[in-house]
Amino acid sequence: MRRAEAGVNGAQRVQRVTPPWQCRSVASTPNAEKVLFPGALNSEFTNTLEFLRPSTNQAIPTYRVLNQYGQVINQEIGVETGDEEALELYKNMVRLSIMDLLMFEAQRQGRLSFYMVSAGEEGISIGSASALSPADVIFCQYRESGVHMQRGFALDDFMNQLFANAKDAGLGRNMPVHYGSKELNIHTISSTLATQIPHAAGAAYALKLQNMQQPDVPPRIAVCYFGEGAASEGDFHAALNIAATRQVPAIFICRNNGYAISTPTSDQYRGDGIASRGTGYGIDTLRVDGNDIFAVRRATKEGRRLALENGGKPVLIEMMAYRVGHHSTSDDSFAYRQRVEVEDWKRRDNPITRLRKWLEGRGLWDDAKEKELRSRQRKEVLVAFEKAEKVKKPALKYAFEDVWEKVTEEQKMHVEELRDILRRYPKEYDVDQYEGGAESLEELLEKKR
Ligand SMILES: Cc1ncc(C[n+]2csc(CCOP(=O)(O)OP(=O)(O)O)c2C)c(N)n1
Ligand SMILES: [Mg+2]
Repeated sequence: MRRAEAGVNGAQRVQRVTPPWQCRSVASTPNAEKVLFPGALNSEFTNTLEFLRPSTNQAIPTYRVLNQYGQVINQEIGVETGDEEALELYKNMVRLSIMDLLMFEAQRQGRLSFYMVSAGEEGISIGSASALSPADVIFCQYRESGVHMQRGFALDDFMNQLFANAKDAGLGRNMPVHYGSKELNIHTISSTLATQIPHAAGAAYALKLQNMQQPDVPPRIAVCYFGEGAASEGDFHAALNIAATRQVPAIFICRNNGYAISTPTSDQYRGDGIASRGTGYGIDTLRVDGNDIFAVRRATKEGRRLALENGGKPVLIEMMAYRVGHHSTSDDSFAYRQRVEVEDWKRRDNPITRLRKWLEGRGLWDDAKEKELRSRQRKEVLVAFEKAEKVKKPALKYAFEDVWEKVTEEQKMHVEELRDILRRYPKEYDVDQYEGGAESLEELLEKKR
């Protein structure tokens, strides 16, 4: 938009009128109620000296569709999810919880090096993933295995990654639980907390440009999951700020489960959760009851619609939960929290039992169906487990490949050193468990000659 104005020397000059958030410097007009400082637009003057005191504000409300007894709160709005789909979501949540239980135990038996469960947060990952487009690009932390499951990551895929066998897409080069899938548009998980948040902001910016360049292709967004502990990292703040200033189509989903390993939220922040930070960055924000899968789905759907409005904008959703399990298999949470606190939460509220109550209320579920489902899922997980455990480990050469385009001279020295150690101490290293034994290292050395 352009507007004609008289210049200093009386000549007409054309001034471009920019939207307020793009203003670089704005002058005040005489008798204005507000001075348009470039750093705080639309701020009115006041002669009352009053600090903003967050402690006096009401906490941000938590959106729900179902109450904790699985009853619909607003009958007029009701539930949008069809019966068939609700049953599917329920089965997936149960499947995830059974896989978690079995794999946690497998780690305890020493058959797996590490594991992390999602107990209490199944509704967040499965519910939100079910409301997205398969083309949306996803960045996870590590407690969102339900996102993978809902998108089609098969039990075999989980098990191959967990056992770091030759069928693992990452060729055994990552810790267990750090899944990724190119086909499912899910970036590989990184252990380094919060790094996925700026990556997601950047990907969303790329998607914004792509959406503009390809108007005939349905637009896509980036979706980023992280814990409230990760939100204490600088990366969180940088990512949300750049997402807001660039107006990128992204949903940032914070799972606020009350703990970052042993650090409770009371030691993590003083503000009103993570949601209060969203509005600080000028981002549309909602807090949701993560134990209510219908609320999670509706919030994610609406968040996606908003994220694509006017070419794109970021959205923050804080999903409230309680971390029922230990942080990981390396943690004993009873060293820093009371058993009774955990037992209370297990009894009081849970995404699985809440949906089960709703299904039972509609006559769609009963004890016999529950028993049959649990025993079937258990069998399926164990079949995949046993299959994956038998597959050989990836060839040793993959420890060196895919770092640089070609194996470097320096790497070649490392390969030779490894080969010599393996030869010198054959009793210490069982190379037969790796595909091709020590021979695959020779392949690498020959390739470079
Ligand atoms: C940069 C960095 N610092 C510390 C850690 C160690 N660490 C791993 S998980 C974790 C807690 C994260 O808590 P939160 O983001 O709330 O996720 P939750 O485990 O509760 O799902 C910490 C401190 C790490 N992996 N990376
Ligand atoms: Mg947490």
